[in-house]
Amino acid sequence: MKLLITGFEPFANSQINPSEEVVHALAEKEIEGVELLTLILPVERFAGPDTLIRTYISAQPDVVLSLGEAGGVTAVTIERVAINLLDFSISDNGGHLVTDKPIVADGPSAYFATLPTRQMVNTLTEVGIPAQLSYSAGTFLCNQVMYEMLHYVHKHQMKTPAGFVHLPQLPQQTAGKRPPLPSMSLDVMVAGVTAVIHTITQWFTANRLVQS
Ligand code: PCA
Repeated sequence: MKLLITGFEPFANSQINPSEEVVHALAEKEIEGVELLTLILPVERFAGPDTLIRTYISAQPDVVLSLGEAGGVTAVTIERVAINLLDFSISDNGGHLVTDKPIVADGPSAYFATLPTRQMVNTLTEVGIPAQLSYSAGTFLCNQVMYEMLHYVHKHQMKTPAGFVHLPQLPQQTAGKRPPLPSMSLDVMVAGVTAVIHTITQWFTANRLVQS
């Protein structure tokens, strides 16, 4: 299974993004049954989704899994829904502050993730890593990238499963914050995303077997 996994560059006032760190760490690992393609996306309303879609077209992965940072979350957060809305509360790294606009003017209101989201949460729980399902990926770049990926696959009548996982901040990002903010260590996040990839691989293989 060829898996395209993406993270994001740092944004806002941060020097580091856990999703980028996790993707870099995974690039060094062997995961059985998986050919891993890694990509870091700019936090910019045009270049972010463009970079993902261009790489998707040229690399032709079987599955796309995108990761991003969500300050304040206490667990690995599996996103179920992407909505057709740009409503930034901060500027992206290109200085754009977009509010009240659709991502795709005539696009559907929302897309559901096409990955086994419930199984992903269950696996994380089994391996002892806090996890939750989420019904909003926000209205910034993470939601946009998830929406645009699912929209592209849908528009071109392709079958590539795709979805999004939000990660907590790293301890070094939250140290000294008052009131204290939740964080998770890089090792735990890497173990969590690895477990998620195993689950996706098993699910993907089982589905292909059923189809053939
Ligand atoms: N998190 C932001 C954008 C980039 C990232 O890592 C978000 O949740 O939209």
